[in-house]
Amino acid sequence: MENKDILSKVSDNASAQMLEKSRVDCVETCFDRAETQKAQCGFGKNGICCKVCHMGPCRITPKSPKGVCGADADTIVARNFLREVAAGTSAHSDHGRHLVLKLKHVAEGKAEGYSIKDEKALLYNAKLYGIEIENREKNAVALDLANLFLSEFSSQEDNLKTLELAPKKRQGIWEAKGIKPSGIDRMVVESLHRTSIGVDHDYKNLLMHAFRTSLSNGWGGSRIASIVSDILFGTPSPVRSAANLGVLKENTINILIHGHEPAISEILTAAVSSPDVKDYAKAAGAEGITLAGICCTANEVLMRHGVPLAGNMLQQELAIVTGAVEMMIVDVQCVMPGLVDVAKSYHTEIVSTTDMAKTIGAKHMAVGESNPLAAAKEIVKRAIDNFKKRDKSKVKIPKENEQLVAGFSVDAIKYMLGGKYRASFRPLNDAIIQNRILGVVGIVGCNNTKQKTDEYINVLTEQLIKNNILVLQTGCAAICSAKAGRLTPETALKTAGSGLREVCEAVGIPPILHMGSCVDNTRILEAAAEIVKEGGLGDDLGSLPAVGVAAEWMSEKAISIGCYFVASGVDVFLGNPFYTSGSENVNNYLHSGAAADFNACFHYCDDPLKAAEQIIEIINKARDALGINKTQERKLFDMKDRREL
Ligand code: NFS
Repeated sequence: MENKDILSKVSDNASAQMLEKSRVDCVETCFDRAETQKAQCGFGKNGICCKVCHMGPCRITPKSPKGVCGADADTIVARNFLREVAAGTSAHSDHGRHLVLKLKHVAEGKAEGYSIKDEKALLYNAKLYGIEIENREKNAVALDLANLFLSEFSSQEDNLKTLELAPKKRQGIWEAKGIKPSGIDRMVVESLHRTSIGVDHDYKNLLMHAFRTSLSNGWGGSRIASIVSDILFGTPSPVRSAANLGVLKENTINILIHGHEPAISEILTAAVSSPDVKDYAKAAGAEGITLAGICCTANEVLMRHGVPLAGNMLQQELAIVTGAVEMMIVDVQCVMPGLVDVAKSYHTEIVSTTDMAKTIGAKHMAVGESNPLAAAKEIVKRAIDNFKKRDKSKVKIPKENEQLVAGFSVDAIKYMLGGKYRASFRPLNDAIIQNRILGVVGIVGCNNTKQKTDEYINVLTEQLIKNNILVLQTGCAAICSAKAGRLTPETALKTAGSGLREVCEAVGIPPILHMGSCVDNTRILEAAAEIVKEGGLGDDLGSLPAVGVAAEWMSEKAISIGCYFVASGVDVFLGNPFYTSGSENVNNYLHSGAAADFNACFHYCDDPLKAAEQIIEIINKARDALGINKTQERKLFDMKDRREL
């Protein structure tokens, strides 16, 4: 691969160096495989390949506009779309389920190595769901809450209780459209049933179930995952750390954790800091252990322990190419099977830790229910043993290592805005009403080999904060801004527009708030619901000057996230398109028709600068509708204002 080709694939210097090194080391990565997959299937891209029965596969063309059963492009495209939403919903929600079971086992005294770290979060959430908390032992409360959450998965007829955390008006819209979900599991099962041969053929009916299923993710499985993570592992608060491959060190044992569910990474974080493991590392001749993360598990342990971010999704193989990684420990989701082949060229060992996710060639060491800390220590010691196999001649660690501040849970934002005694969103609402902050945009999602990594996210983010828009980020998008050095309060001074900068300076926050992993997108919904509750910006999520963006998305999870944002009334911009263009009806509904039903729809825009313009237009329309777009007298913050903030 020529240097110019490399620079057309990745934005950050660390990735470029490692991609170059992968050429020298004759290692194949996803960037090479994307080349060999270049001629991707047009039927798949347009969503018009149907293989739900074995009379097919059928493909829709002008000459054969219907499948063998008579299904047309509308039915086929909508069925495929619903299946993607169901898969994305199942991934986030199963993650949530595992955490709820963990909480249940903790409450029953059966989960060795885990405890309730945040009692305040437990009591706050139990109260939200109407669970009696007065004079009760915390484990009894936790058991009730865990059982209530389990019923959110299994409920057959009742609507999800978590929906009630949304503004009343939005609940009314879901009711009117008949898309209030019942049990999360039931929604996913029904999605598969409806899309099997000969069941639901009405594209609109299928799409409405896609939105319904996505709501069971955003206001169900994912929301529950975030709540339970906070109870078990602590609610995040601002923490300093660093990002990019430069967090790896020459003289330490380098261990990467990669995947999603925080239960295992929490235990591994504890294992690396235990004295016996530290001594073991010293005895192996290392200066210590560097633990760093990839993908969303990285965001989870960053937010709670300041564990540095090694990189986002498309850096997982490049991290191994440094030649300095003793072990990559993986659990579920976004873990490339290609890792095993990359690792073969170095001394790196890939270790899988959960029975539901194995890869041939990876060492499987389950971290199960019984004595997980001992299991985690065994894994870490194995990594330490591997240190002696490191081939120094193959090691090259890029220098890129940017400082960051992360950990902005809704609680933390409220605290930053209002202080301990008056924690509230009021100052943010006022800043929006007074036009210091134009609006709020959530930028979420992955990297995609179809786009130059991080570029869309970086360009868009910069453009938005320049225009006084507060940016909330999660997932790999947040890691992208971290690598660009944008997740520090000082960024505001350099790049943010004057109004946003005043607010950030007064409060001491960056103009881009890292709010966590992808399940934590529900923290963005939670923040939006708090803003509505605070008053002055309408009575529904759909009236807020707020937009969501999945700039470089690639996963089915991102489709489900996009759908629950739209169904919640928030317009969503996509940096690359859905596989729906084979049906004009489906495509039109998603990209315009949905607005009549939800006051929001999808927008596809492949140019980040144009997307910024369109986003600002949508935000200004929302401001007009709220009557807050009158030119407010521009007034700089004086000391009195700062004290009020
Ligand atoms: Ni989200 Fe997390 Fe990253 Fe995309 Fe994958 S890690 S759950 S799916 S790639 S943001």
